[in-house]
Amino acid sequence: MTDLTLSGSQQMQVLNYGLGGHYNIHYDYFDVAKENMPINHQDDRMATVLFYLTEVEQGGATVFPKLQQAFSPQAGMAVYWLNLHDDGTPNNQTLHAACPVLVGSKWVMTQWIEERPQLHTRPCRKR
Ligand code: PD2
Ligand code: ZN
Repeated sequence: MTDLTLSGSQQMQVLNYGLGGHYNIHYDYFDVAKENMPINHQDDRMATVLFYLTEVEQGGATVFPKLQQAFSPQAGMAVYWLNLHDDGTPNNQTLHAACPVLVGSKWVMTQWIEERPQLHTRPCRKR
């Protein structure tokens, strides 16, 4: 679906948010320049695919405040974005969060895609 290889990437993660469940605002990349990189992590998360497995009665949107975008969960929908620019530097426009679930329950599946395994098919480019 993304034309990227999943080799070297973590397995998909399934998340369930109950009432009030949310995900604080964050970036999916590790900011190497700010030495935010965990010691045992050699690579960065180039892209994210977020699959929505359920609809939520109220709340639970994924929001990108800097892009002024919000996605309300719909079963079968996916949101795909690139966390890094073409030259591998972090794209700080990708700041995002999951709003609290107000009514119902939210199930999603996240696939973070690593940068390095794409080396031969998607070489680093100038911005
Ligand atoms: O579940 C979400 O809406 C959400 C929001 C922000 C998931 C993630 N980040 C993530 O898995 O990185
Ligand atoms: Zn995230």
